[in-house]
Amino acid sequence: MEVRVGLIGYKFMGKAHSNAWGQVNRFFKTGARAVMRAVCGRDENAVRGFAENWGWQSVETDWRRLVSRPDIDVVDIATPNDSHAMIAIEAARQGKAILCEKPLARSLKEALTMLAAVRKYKVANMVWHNYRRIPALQLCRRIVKEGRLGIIRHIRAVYLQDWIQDPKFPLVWRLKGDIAGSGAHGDINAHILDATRFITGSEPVEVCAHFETFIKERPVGAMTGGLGAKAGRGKGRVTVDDAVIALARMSNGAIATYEASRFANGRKNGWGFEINGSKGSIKFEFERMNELQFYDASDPAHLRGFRRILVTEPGQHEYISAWWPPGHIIGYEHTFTNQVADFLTGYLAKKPLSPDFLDNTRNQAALEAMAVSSQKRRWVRVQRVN
Ligand code: SOE
Repeated sequence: MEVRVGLIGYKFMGKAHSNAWGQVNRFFKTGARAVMRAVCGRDENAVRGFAENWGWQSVETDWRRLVSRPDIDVVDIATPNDSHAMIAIEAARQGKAILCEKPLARSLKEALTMLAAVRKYKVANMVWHNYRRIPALQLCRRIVKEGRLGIIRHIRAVYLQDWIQDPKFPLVWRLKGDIAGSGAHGDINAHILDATRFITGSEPVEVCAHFETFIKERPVGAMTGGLGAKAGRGKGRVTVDDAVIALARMSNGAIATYEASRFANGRKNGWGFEINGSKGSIKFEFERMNELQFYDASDPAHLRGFRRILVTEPGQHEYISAWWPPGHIIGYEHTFTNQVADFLTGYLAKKPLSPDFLDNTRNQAALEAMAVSSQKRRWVRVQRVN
């Protein structure tokens, strides 16, 4: 069965998604054949070149045309955050399945409108939290589900980058609150929040957070991305966080710490977590994404210690049969193809997708509570989302 895809957005995530849509038929037998029908971008020359390079069959320069095309079944949203809601709501109204980049929205309110739309029009929906498709994270979820960690006491997660360390780095869309919604918080704290919720099956109940903006003004320069983006001169105010530190009390009784920064000098995309339970612990680092450190407190005393599991074996690596033999590792780009394979399988079977807009609106609720906590300088309860 053909599943015809329309992609909106052709920068970093457009590239990652295009690679995934192009690879999935070659590596996975899902029963579907993804067809790269159209890609949309405002700059016709640029998006034509992109389409040519990645094998998109046609080009649009108006997203509204793309989402209304009868020859498109799935709308893949890879645009800056300020257009996620309007595109998703219109795509749902047009009866299209939707895959939306994270963060789902700029606010909980916006996420709730998107959730209402996919419910009203009963369309398949999924959020691009590609890191859930790292085999080691799937193994972590299994280890927790099997009770091998016992009662979860601690969740400790960081996401560290340094790409805006230089004060001369321009005021791009990710640094403007009206376009991005938030900075490191919605961009990368969203990832570690989603990953640890996925692994432990628990939700933040109450949070306390601090947001920091280290550099408050930046050169405007060539403003790219976002609906209202325009070039300019001089300096503009940074209206998002550069870094966030948060505490959370979790629904499973654990306590959690989340730290996300774009000023962790020397760290490029360094994220990971450690989860401690009454029976053992797990430790993961994205820079060693094919490995998991596992500690089993029931090991005999002389053999007790963190052991390194290379997650490339059948039975522990959900996607191994599509890729390479044991011992052959996979990378960042494979996680997107894994997610597309899961999307196609679920879409064909009309089964709920993970994470869907409901799951990710819960992520958005926790993000929102952290933002409110930082503004109000106090603990804030997370709004329940059903
Ligand atoms: C920038 O922080 C970014 O591209 C994120 O937006 C992605 O989600 C992450 O996977 C890599 O870094």
